[in-house]
Amino acid sequence: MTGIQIGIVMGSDSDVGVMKKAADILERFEIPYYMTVASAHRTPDRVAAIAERAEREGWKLLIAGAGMAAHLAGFLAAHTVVPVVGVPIDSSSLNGLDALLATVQMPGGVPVATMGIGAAGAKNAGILAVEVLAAFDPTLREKLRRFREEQKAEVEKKAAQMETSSL
Ligand code: RP5
Repeated sequence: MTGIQIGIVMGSDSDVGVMKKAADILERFEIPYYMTVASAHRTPDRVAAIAERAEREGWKLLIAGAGMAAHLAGFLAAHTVVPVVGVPIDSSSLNGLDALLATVQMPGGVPVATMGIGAAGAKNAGILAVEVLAAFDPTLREKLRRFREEQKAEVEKKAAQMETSSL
């Protein structure tokens, strides 16, 4: 796969610990991606420019993570028809509930596919991005099936360990 396929944008560098989970998945599946910081409130022009670049370069999907009054995903979506996946970050005193509601409650006409709050949401955003690409790539689909099998084997292993130690 050549050229950037996925863009990961976060509202602040303080979000990187969470958003790295999405990047980790893309690296695991060898998907070329671009990751940066841009804020809907502090640098709106920069966010619009990223959306325009995504259109111009044919990126397949954008992942946007932001906390607090999280307008990043919706603001990106307003500037492009590239699909946007939103990750609400648990960076506030409301533990991300504010970001969840701000990200998920888009008015009809401009969708944001919103994940769960925090690290699991970021990981799932990465997996969802791979699933979207895999719809057009049988080799990637096969890799995703193996990923599921590995997860299953991990749980079986942990279950066996737990059962042995509780005997
Ligand atoms: C949001 O505000 C960011 O996405 C971050 O989650 C939160 C706090 O940002 P910083 O003040 O740490 O830069 O816009």
